[in-house]
Amino acid sequence: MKRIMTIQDISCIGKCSLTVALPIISALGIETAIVPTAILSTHTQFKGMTFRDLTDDMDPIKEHWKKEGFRFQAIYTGYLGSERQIEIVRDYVKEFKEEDTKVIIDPVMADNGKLYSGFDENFPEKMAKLCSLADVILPNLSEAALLLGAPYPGEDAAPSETKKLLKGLAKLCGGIVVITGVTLEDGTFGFMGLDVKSGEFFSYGQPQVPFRSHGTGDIFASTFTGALTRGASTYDALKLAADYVRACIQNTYEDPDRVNYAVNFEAELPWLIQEISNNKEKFEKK
Ligand code: PXL
Repeated sequence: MKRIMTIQDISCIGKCSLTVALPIISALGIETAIVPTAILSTHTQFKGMTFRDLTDDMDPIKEHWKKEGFRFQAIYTGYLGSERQIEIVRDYVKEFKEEDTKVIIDPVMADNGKLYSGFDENFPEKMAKLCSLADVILPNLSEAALLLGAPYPGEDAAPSETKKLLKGLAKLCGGIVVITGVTLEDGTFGFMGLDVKSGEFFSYGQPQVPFRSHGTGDIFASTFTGALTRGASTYDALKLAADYVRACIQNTYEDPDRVNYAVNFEAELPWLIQEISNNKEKFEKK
């Protein structure tokens, strides 16, 4: 069985980071090895959450895995709690990246133009350096602007602004750079990307559901990483992720009993599994 390593926090309540990466990647039929960076009582959109830093456990976990000889087809990082953790992620990549191992970095740190609480202003620069190790990076518009030290263009950034940001990101990562949660030329909502080697832009959008919540970036990145690791093309994996996130948001929007801190990703897991089994030619494990 293929194995993905994912390095991010456990928010005990919040349906984000590891509590979505584990079920989604598992549902896609891939073993999920986790490196928890911190344990929080909730994600940081709540006030008064607890935060236990697990930095001191990260090196010993790496050393033990190395000794056991574990191998990984992908290394996927999300929320990292400190600059020190970014350094340790570098060591993980150095140790475990093989020729066919894909490195996916979701530079989780901001939304609506604002850094999440707990990060200082030097954090984006450190995250920008980490992006040079990635095959794929998946920032939202806020994170893309912060990585580049550019002004935040607003959530309704014009497609020409998004393209400009992508060209900037190409200087940080020589693989595939993708900005999620953007408006496209035809008014639809989705992702826009640039294949840095070929210079080709690509995008995919759908009509926007008038509802926003937390954790959708993590759901997107987990689905993408799982599908890519199964053997899908980058574009098919991104499209699957966008369609699944939209289904989760639509389900939540229509649910009178929804929670206000996350989306109903669980309710759409059967759709996700059905989608990969109905489209074996795209998503069959290779
Ligand atoms: O969904 C991103 C995320 C991950 N981890 C923690 C967060 C957030 C967003 O707020 O607070 C701890």
